[in-house]
Amino acid sequence: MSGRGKFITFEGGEGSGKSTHAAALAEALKARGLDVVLTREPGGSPGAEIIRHIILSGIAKPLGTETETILFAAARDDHVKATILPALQAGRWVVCDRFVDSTRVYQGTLGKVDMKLIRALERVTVGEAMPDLTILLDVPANIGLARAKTRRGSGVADRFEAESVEFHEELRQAFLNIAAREPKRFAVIDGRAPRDVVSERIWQAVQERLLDVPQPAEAVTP
Ligand code: Z5A
Repeated sequence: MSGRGKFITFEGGEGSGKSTHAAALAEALKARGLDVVLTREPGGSPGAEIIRHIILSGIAKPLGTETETILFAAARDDHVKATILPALQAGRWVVCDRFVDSTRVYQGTLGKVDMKLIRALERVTVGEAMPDLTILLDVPANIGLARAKTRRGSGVADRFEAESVEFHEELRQAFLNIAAREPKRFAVIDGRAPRDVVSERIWQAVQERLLDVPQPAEAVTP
């Protein structure tokens, strides 16, 4: 029995490099011989991917931020039950692009949804599946939005990318505030640096927090 795997999430604003670095970290962990599941939110399981499409298309926006919050929670519930917990329980490592902090920031701080509702949904959907480490990629909003726009090309901006620079700067600050309150779970990394430098800093954080940590001694039977 290999014991429970580790759960690492990536958070940050639009274009901060989460998808790029979540994929790079998953590869680096695999190269070290670990069994890794790379996933994302909203989505990450067949049911949650359907809900992702509904939310990001913007068709649920007229229903209000509370309904959107409940949709994110429904997607998370399926994702945790169908993908994350089974993997962790099988000893696999899970690397997830966005998770619970995105709800706290987008729906809570910016959407002004009551934090009591957000916490209650968190308890029901996340339960024991809180991340062991959350990497916050911090970039100024104008840089992140410019990157996202370049990547999108002539495609249409999604529901959140279409919001103002001020919205995205407020969002950045909200992530930093959560990270300051939970320093044991978070590693904040400057996402403006070149890709290989960011990757190296992420790897250092994973090593220090999860890989080099001495494991509890085996119980000795007399
Ligand atoms: N959302 C929510 O409201 N509530 C929730 O609970 C959850 C999510 C879970 C998901 O959108 C949306 O859902 C999200 C929040 C909301 N909306 N917003 N904003 P998504 O999954 O479609 O997109 P995203 O999560 O915002 O990520 P993104 O825009 O795809 O960006 P990213 O993953 O952080 O960045 P990237 O794709 O890795 O990189 C962007 C570009 O920059 C790309 O061309 C890279 O090659 C480039 N890049 C990456 N790193 C660097 C460096 N270091 N230097 C230069 N260029 C770089």
